[in-house]
Amino acid sequence: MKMVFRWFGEGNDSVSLAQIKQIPGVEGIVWALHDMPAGEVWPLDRILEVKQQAEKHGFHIDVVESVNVHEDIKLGLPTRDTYIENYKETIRNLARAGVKVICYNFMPVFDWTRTDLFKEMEDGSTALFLDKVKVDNMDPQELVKSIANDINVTMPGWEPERLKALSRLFDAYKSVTRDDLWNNLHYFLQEIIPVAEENDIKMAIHPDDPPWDVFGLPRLIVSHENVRKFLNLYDNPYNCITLCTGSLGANPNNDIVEMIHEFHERIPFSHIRNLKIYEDGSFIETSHRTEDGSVDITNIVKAYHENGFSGYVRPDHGRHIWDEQCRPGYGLYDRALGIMYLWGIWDALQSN
Ligand SMILES: [Mn+2]
Repeated sequence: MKMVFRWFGEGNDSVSLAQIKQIPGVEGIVWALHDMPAGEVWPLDRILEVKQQAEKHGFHIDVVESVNVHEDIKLGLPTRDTYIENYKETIRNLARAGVKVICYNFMPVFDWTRTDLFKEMEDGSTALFLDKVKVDNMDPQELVKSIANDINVTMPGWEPERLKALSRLFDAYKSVTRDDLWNNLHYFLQEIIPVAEENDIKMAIHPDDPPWDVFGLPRLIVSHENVRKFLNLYDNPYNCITLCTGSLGANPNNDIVEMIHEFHERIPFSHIRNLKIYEDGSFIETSHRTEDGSVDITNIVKAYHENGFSGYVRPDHGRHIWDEQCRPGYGLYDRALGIMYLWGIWDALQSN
């Protein structure tokens, strides 16, 4: 298990590389050029600049999250080929800097969805929360407005240019069925995976968050069966998943331990976090501790250990504790606590 930590870049994160350095066992940062619009080629000099900043603190930049997929690719529009060519060029540039894994997702319009970014918990900490009933009955424009009021930073997946085009995008998706979306994903994989293989970069799709259709938009990477379907769609060791226990774990029918046993060879990167599911299907992101939520973090780490997992792991999100001012889900303190919990389980297993 190689521990890594998401960092949003110089001037774009409340957490510094010097602080991350003090968390035990973190060897690399998970990063992206967050100002690059989806579909554009990431310039090599910008990539090397991040590499230099990271290396100054002894970190590697092996894992990129995310290189966003342009909506035209997901929609299967004729313009997709240009964006796919650009994506290939970005893969080549990232390989030149030594990158090993690219995390991406194939969710229509929205990246992750939540209704509250700072929902207060019983102990006074706050955390990301999804009210399922609210989302099921909400107009997406409303959600965007309330999220925009909550924060003053641009979050990945919620970039202004994407949100401005919201109604146009929803219209475009009206004619896209679930099967169409699978076909468009297949087309993308057929183009991208050979280039990833040539450049020794694993393409690791992130599951859809939450793992069900949102606002009438179809979602694919939501269950054990669909992950299997995805991996078989292009059966190649470079076509992989980012196993996110928080995303898949929001559906209690998903047995993540079983998924790890079946798919571990195709999991180069894992997000580990816990969440608590309520009776109506809503959920809140809790501490990493198994007892605090609905996801069996202990047995998840155990399943990785049993399979000799040597991929990258990061604590996904954390709560906001000790009055920390930070990006929603991306504070220093609770993610650092999460890391120590993961190491605690791992090291106990190692010593047996
Ligand atoms: Mn995740």
